[in-house]
Amino acid sequence: MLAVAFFHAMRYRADEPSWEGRDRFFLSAGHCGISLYSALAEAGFFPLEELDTYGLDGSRLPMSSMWPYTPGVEMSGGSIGLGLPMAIGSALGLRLKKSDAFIYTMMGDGELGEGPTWEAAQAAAHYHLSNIIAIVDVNGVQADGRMAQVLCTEPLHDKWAAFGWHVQRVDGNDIPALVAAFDKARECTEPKPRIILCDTRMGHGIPFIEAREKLHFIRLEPKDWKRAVEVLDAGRDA
Ligand SMILES: Cc1ncc(C[n+]2csc(CCOP(=O)(O)OP(=O)(O)O)c2C)c(N)n1
Ligand SMILES: [Mg+2]
Repeated sequence: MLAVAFFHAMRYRADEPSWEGRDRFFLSAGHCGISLYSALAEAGFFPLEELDTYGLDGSRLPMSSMWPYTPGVEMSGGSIGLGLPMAIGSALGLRLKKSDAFIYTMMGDGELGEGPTWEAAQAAAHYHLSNIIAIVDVNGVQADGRMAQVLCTEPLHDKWAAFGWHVQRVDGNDIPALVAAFDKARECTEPKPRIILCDTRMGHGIPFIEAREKLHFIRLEPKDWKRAVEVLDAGRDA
C-alpha cells in the first residue's frame, strides 16, 4: 500500500519535503513507522543507510513515526485514531488555499474501534472533503488479538458508505488491484471523501511468519530474519 502510494499515486518532491503543492501522507498507524521510513528512504527523502539507525538514541527514525523528526513524516502517530481527524483539518486548509493536493491517511483496522475516527468520518462527508483518500489496512488483527474477537467492526463497506464516503474494497496484497483502486479514488468526481479498504495478510509471502498467531508485536531472531529475506528474494526473482 505504501509502495503504491509513494511510487504510483502521490506527488511530492523528496528534495523539498515542505513543497506546498505536495500530496500529504498521514500515517495514523504510527506503529508502522518502519514501513513508512522504508518508503521515504526509497523515495529519496533520506539515505537508505539511515534505516539502520531505526529506534536508536538520537536517530531521526523513532519507533513510532513522529513529526518533525523525519523528512517526509507529516504527523505524529503512536496514539491511534488521530490520523483522520488531522487529515480533515489539513484538507479544509488545502481547500481554503485552493490547492488541488490530496491528503492520504493510512489507518489500521484496530483504529476503527476509536471514537474520533467515526466523528471524523461524519465530518469529512459533511464538508464534502473529496481531497481525502483514506486507506485502511484490514489485516483482521490488532494488538490484543483478532478483530472478530476483540471488537468486530464489519461490515466495513456498508458502514463507510452509510457515512457518505466513496468506498472501495480490494486485496491489499495485490499491487495491480491497489494501483487501480488508488487511480479510481483520485479520479472519482463525486464530492465525497474516499476510502480504500485493503484486505491484507500480515507477513504476506513468508509462510512461516503468516502462520504465527501473534503478529502485532513480532520480534525476528537473526536466523528467521535471514530465512524471511531469502523467501522474499526468491519470490521477487521468480
Ligand atoms: C489511543 C491508543 N490506544 C491504544 C493504543 C495501543 N495500541 C497500539 S497499536 C494497537 C493496535 C492497533 O491495531 P491496528 O490498527 O489493527 O494495527 P495493526 O496491529 O494491525 O498494525 C493498539 C491497541 C494506542 N497506541 N493508542
Ligand atoms: Mg490491524
